[in-house]
Amino acid sequence: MDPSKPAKAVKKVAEKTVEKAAELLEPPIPGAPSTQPPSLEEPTEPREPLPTKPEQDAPETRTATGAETGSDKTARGEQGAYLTTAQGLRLPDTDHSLKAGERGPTLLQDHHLREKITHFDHERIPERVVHARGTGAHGMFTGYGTAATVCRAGFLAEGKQTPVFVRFSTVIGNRGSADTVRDTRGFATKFYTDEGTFDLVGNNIPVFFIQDGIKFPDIIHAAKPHPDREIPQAQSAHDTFWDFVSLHTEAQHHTMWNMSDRGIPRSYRTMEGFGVHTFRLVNAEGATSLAKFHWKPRLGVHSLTWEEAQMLAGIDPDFHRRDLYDAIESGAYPQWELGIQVFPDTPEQTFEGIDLLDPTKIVPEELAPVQPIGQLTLNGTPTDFFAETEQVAFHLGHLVPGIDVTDDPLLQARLFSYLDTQLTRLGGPNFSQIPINRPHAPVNSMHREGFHQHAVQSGVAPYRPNSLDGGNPFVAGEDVGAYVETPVTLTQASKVRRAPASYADHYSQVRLFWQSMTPVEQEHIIRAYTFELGKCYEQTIKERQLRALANIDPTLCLEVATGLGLPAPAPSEPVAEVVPSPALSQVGGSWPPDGRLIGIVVDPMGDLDGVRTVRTAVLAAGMVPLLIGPHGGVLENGMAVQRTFLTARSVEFDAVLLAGGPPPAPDALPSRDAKAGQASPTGLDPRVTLLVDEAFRHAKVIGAWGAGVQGLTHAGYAADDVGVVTGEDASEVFAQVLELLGAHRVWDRFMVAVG
Ligand code: HDE
Repeated sequence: MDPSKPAKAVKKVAEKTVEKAAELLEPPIPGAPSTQPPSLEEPTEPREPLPTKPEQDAPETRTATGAETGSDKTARGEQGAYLTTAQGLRLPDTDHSLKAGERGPTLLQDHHLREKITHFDHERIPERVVHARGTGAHGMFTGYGTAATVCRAGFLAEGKQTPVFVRFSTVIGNRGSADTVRDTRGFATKFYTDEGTFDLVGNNIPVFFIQDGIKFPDIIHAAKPHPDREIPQAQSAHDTFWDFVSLHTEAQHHTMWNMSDRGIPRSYRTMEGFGVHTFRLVNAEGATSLAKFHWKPRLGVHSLTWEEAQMLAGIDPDFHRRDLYDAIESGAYPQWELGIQVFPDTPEQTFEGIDLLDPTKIVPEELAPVQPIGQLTLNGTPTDFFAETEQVAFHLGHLVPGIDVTDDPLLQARLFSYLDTQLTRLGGPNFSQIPINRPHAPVNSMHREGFHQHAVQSGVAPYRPNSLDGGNPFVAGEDVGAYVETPVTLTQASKVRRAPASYADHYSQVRLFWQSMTPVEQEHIIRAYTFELGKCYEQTIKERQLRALANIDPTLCLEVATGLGLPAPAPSEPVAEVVPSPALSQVGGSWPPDGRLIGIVVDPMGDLDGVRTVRTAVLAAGMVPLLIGPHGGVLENGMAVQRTFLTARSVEFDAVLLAGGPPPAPDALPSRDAKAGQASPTGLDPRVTLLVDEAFRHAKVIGAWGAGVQGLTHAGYAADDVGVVTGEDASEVFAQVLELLGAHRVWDRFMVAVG
């Protein structure tokens, strides 16, 4: 509170309390573009910039060298009531350039014109070569203290809170590609710890395509669009991808994960994350262990169906980004537990026969349980997407005492790449001074000058040893937080370009994954391979990939071969005996429904009391109700309609409720809305029939009460259909819907042909 203006401050607090109380009664539907509803006419009265939205966060206002400034986070954004040049000079006009007469040529002296156009011309920076399409959020990490026996990192101490910035991404597509494509997802976390910044740069899949970083350009060139026509964008369903993975068979494990439902997550909030490589942890006594990092989502692992993913790529290409930001805005803060699998640090660096340095292998959780060591909560959206999400720069080499790297050759190449790539992407060596990258620990690096130097460095002796700056900076001992690499003993070796023999097993763990899936998940995998290979032009490439599938599982191979119209080859090596890992399946549990979207079909002439009851119950359960009506506007009881039959599509919703059976609206004509299809003979608006059909096909829960039950019958569904809940009482129906939602989908509704 500003003591110089007590009355104003008290008024502000009072206003905030009233706003909060109103929100509790009627929380807003997320997605409002601004903090203030716009006026119809253009505002002309000068005023200070509007405040940011409550959930919008920003990097801390640290100096370029990590010191706290104490200034407000918003203080670095737009300032003052008036339009200015970049030098702060107020401007009278930004609509007309300076010309020699009204109809004359433009004058070179127009600084405002030149400055505005020049800046615009340079707005773009190179997008990331991989993981270009990303979405970032701010949050907080809280340590449990349970890692202390194996890791001395301060941010893991019990109750210790560390600010974080997380960026989720797809790998292949460009910055403007769709969110829901079949691909691996990046899950990169920047922990701004007191001991220096720690980056955990992982994926949502625990294995990688390649065992050695030198193959990275190969797999990425193969997965990217064909270089001649630059198609297809953001997908692996094309010849070059399958050409590479069928020849370079160590890619088969990662490929199987991509073909499984893990390749099409429902939401970033429902993805697991993995550090992939094995790291070396060091405790306070200096004892070391090997470990793998895991992020476990509180909402469980949940994926889209392939049809949903494809539809969403057209209907809402920003589906995952919107989902993340809407969830944070509506208070359904996404959460994950950070966990570790710990293994003894033996000279062989293997566990139960699994090579821990091979990033194409997992260690099943049944063999080494994931032990929780802290919790991540995402509670802030960016204020300026570019400044935060685009400019954030992660690096595997950003480590803190207690966490060290291993000799995994994939990891080792990454240690080079991330620093190198930022030089071109962020325009020079000073990217760690960009606000989102500034450490929260004091920086005294002796780095000087370079493009975009933000720090005003003092001292005359940026070298060591020196006496002119009093010897500063000094090297630290481990007792005062220095990072000392673990003195790992290297066995005597010759320089070779070769992999160890254990890396030659390319199939046994792919089979382990396949065998760990439930029949419905296996069905999805078969369909994914058949679709992707079916999109390849070259028969030879399909045949070659079938040979790889034959070494994984004969049924899988036969099913895919049948779909492709090709003979199933025999395995070229014995199919491995494996013990399945049930932890790999996403079917069978029950999870909280936070932030899920519930579509409620309303008939403006029908039971609006029931709609209000359910709407309130949906909100109370931490979910978002979206009313779907024949037209927009406000219903008679004051409730706003969020979607119309024209704008709604089933893929947006996690469950659909029918509060009525609205008859065809005037625009239910194919010429006005193609979704209307043929005129409905049933008396139900055909768009509602389509909505229910699709929701049913995608195994979503459907509920109906009162006139909605009749609507459901008109749509062709009955009360005893699996995952369909009907009744007279809106609350009772909703209670059952809520329970079914815990399982994510009505799994029994999927047809399984294999088994
Ligand atoms: Fe990356 N990777 N990567 N990667 N990676 C990049 O760094 C690279 C790998 C991952 O949201 C780039 O700043 C090489 C594995 C994520 O900003 C680049 C190799 C895993 C992100 C790069 C790998 C990842 C990246 C592009 C093989 C999972 C997005 C822009 C040795 C454990 C980070 C950038 C963000 C980004 C190189 C393999 C995850 C080019 C050479 C394995 C999540 O430096």
